[in-house]
Order: sequence, then C-alpha cells, then structure tokens
Amino acid sequence: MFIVFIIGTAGSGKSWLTAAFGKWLQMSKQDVATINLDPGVSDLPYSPEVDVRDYVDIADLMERYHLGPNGALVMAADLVADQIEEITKEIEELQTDIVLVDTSGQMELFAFRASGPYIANELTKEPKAIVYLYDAVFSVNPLNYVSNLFLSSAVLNRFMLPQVHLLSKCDLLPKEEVDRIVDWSASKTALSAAIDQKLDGTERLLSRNMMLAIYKLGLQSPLIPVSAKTNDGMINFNVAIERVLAEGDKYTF
Ligand SMILES: Nc1nc2c(ncn2[C@@H]2O[C@H](COP(=O)(O)OP(=O)(O)OP(=O)(O)O)[C@@H](O)[C@H]2O)c(=O)[nH]1
Ligand SMILES: [Mg+2]
Repeated sequence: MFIVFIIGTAGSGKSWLTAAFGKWLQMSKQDVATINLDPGVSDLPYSPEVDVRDYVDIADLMERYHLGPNGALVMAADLVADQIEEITKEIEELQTDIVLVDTSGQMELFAFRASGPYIANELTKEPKAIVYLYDAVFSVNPLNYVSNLFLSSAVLNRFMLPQVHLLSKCDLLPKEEVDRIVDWSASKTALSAAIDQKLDGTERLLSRNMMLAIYKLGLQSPLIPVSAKTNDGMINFNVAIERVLAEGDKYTF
C-alpha cells in the first residue's frame, strides 16, 4: 500500500484533484481509495472510503467549547491525532494499493501544527509521499510563485517525505502562461529573468534572494501542470508518483 497526501494552500484544488486522480487511477485499473482528512469540509467532489468527519464534528466542537470556526478546526486537528489508531485500522482494512489523502482546507493546520506530521507519520507504516499544489492562477506573478516555492520548501522541511510538485487548475490559464511557469520551475535563468522583468524595488530584491536561497539549498523542483477539470497532466503526475513510491512500477499488479 502507498499513501499520498495532497497538500496546498486554501482553495488550491486538493479535493478536486483527489477526486479526479482517484477516478483516473480507477480507469487505469489501479486499486485506489480516497480519504478525507479535512474535518471542516461540507461538500466533497468524491465519496471518501474513510472520512475524518466520522470522528470529529466541527459544529459540535464550536457549540460545546464556545469556539470560532478556526479554533474548532485547530481542536479538531488535535482530536484527529488522538484517533489515529482507529483511522489507520480503517485504512488498513481497505487493502487497496494506493490511498489518496485529501488534507485540510487550511494548509497550516496540517503542515504547521504538531498534529500534522504526527498524523502523517502514524497513519499506517506504509511508504508515503506528498503532493504539493501550486495554484496556477496565483502563480502567474513571480512574487507569488517564489512565495509558494518557500511554502513548499517549508512543507518538505516539516514532513521530510518524497514530494511531487504540481501546477493545479492549469486549464484556467492560456497554454503559453502555463509553459512560462513550468519554465520558471525548471530554469533558474528563466525565473531570474521574470523577476527582473516583472518586479521592482524591494519585491524584486526579496524574490531574487529567496530564489537564490532555494537554489542554494537544492530545493527547486520541476512543476507538473495538471487539471482536475480536463485531466490534462494526469499521466505525468502518475509517472512522478510511481517514480517516488514504487520505483517506476505500477501500484497494482
Ligand atoms: N477550472 C478548474 N477549477 C478547479 C480545478 N480544481 C479545482 N477547481 C475549483 O477550485 C475550487 C477549489 O477547489 P477544491 O478542490 O475544493 O480546493 P481545495 O484545495 O480542496 O479547497 P479547500 O479544501 O477549501 O482549501 C472549486 O471551486 C473547484 O471547482 C481545476 O483543475 N480546474
Ligand atoms: Mg478541500
């Protein structure tokens, strides 16, 4: 069994990608299950085999502890960590080859609190990977792109798992724009030129130095453009996951 956590900023397309990639794997005759780890979601574009909302109820936490929605989400994240053995048992009983895990809407709940890495670590002892989403529309500006590069590096630093980077919702941009962002992810010269061309003053200086820091640490990684609406890029995404998790083999034999 392989476990894939889908992580990204709020609204970056995690749930839709879980749905679309899950369906795509099913059509490719792979044995897949989807898990919802977001206690705050009301509607999902897929039917999860395991749902954290069966373990914690945000509305109940808000009422019982007089919390706001964010306070309740923080508490829910910790309560999920407490239930990790039960959730793991449910996942193991599924006996599927690949498990897609849709994480919290608010990325910081999963990535930047103690409970996230604990959950990632304890949720079965199977091989795991992280898929980090760069929202395509947000990434058009090099300043935003570099900020996301930093966020994805912070996620890597928190989980220390193999990480695949996607440019999500790429159907929303013209192809030239998608190609340009992918180019930034593959070439320091291209990103450097975009920073010089599109930014000035402090933004340019900061972005340039942030880019250099990422390169110095060797944390740059190519983006794979995907769309959950058109299924563009699913083949390349799948190849990348197979490479990091199954040494290039299919998950299901
Ligand atoms: N055009 C387009 N829209 C997308 C795509 N993926 C997601 N969306 C839309 O973007 C919005 C957010 O998508 P979600 O999948 O819910 O994003 P999320 O990261 O799970 O959001 P939160 O869990 O609330 O943080 C929804 O309105 C989707 O319809 C895509 O590939 N293309
Ligand atoms: Mg979601």
